[in-house]
Amino acid sequence: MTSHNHPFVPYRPERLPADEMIRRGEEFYAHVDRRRSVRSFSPDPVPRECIDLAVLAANTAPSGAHQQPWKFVVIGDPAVKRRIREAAEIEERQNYEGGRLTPEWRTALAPLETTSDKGYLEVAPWLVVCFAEKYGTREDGSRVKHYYVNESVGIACGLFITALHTMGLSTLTHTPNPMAFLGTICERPANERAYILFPVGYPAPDAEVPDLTRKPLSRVLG
Ligand code: IYR
Repeated sequence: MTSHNHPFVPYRPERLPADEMIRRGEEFYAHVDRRRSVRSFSPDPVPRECIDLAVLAANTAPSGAHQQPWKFVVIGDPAVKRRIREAAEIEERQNYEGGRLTPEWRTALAPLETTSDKGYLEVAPWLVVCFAEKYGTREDGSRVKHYYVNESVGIACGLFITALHTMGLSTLTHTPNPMAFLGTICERPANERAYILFPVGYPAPDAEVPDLTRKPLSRVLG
């Protein structure tokens, strides 16, 4: 037994036979391959507990020095959702109609047919804003350096998205640009930076998504 200066506990995850490993891998891949980002939501209510469970799943993500540098703000209040939609649309109108998107960016986005209309931010029953903690704060107000914040929060958001999908819910990794307004509306402290805004709900009954294909393994393996 190795000796430690800090508490350690045994970790003995179950070892599976190869065929079972592959079966589970195939099943999980088929499951996540059915996930699509959605921009057209049903207003049907979703239990708050589902959101909390997805946040708990996100909170299992590995993080730099186990600092868990994320905060998830959950919004169901229609008045706050409206403020967020309005603020997002002000920015996005500058992007789409005010010429702030470069021609190259427009070309890349064309197949998604996105516009400055962000009505889904009011329709989806929940908005969840993930904030990245650029640094931590001690009781006395001094700063704690955080490590690998982007990597950590990105992994947590991936788990959040996957947990929602597993519950039969849909979301969108929405990054209104710029999105500093989210910190203001959500009254977040100075150490937090808005990372992703997730509308969460069921897809609208008539929802459509772009007919995208994913890169084959041969083009993903380097
Ligand atoms: N933030 C804009 C534009 C946008 C950018 C990317 I990269 C996308 O994948 C999708 C949209 C918007 O939300 O419309």
